[in-house]
Amino acid sequence: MKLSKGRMGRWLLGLAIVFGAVAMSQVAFAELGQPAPWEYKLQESGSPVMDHIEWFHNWLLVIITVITLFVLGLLITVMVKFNAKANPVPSRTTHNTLIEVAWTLIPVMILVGIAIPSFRLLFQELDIPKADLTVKATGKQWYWSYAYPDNGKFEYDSLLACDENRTKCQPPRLLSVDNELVVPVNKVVRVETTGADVIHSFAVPAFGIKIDAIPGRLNETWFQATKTGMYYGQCSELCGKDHAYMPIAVRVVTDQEFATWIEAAKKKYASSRTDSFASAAGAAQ
Ligand SMILES: [Cu+2]
Repeated sequence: MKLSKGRMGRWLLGLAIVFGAVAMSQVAFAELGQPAPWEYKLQESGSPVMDHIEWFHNWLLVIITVITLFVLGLLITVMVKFNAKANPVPSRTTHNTLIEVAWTLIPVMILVGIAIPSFRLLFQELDIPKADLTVKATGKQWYWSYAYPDNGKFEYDSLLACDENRTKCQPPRLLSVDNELVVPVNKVVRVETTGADVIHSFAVPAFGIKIDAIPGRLNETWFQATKTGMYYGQCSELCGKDHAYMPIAVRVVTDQEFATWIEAAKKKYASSRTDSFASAAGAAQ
């Protein structure tokens, strides 16, 4: 079977149109900070770290695509040109210095081309810049508690916004909560996580963060939200029967709105400050 150049071109154009249409529909349906139906790619980025993750993901995609097509090409060449029928007398070549040097050096260069941006990304994720705000997220069975240690001693619980049977839920379903985590836009937010009972994991895809919340240990990560709005995530460590029902909702607001909110929150949650065990017991009732 041979494809003429014209047919091949038309075929590729058709493929490009289909992919383009699918990509466009993704843009049309996708809402910043939450998953979209039929989503096949990463959530739209809402932080510099996620921008970097997205870039790295695309860079790797290019590399693996080129390698896969190259290997496929080699395999097809071998099958077509060097099968027993087409090539009854095999060559006895055993050495080719140039090729041997090339197939050693090229993979090394590819790995270096992956390692450099990979380490740069790791440092960006782990080397926390000077924080403008610290929030503490405590994973509990099965909800999150948030505290703002820079802003007084209050802590509040953030529970799934559904009725008891989880049939009626506030949209987006299974992602909405009653009390959101509120942070200011364009500020470096340090997130400290810990677990009160078992290991949970604090993850918000649009910010490119995912960090375990482990009992008896304080982990930290950071994000800087670049746009105001709602950002959703979920507990990402299997933590028991209601693991699926302890979402994370982050409301990113302007500095002014944040200042107003934090004053109101201090009053609202002042009396509800409890230690982890007391609030866990309270939720169980
Ligand atoms: Cu959990």
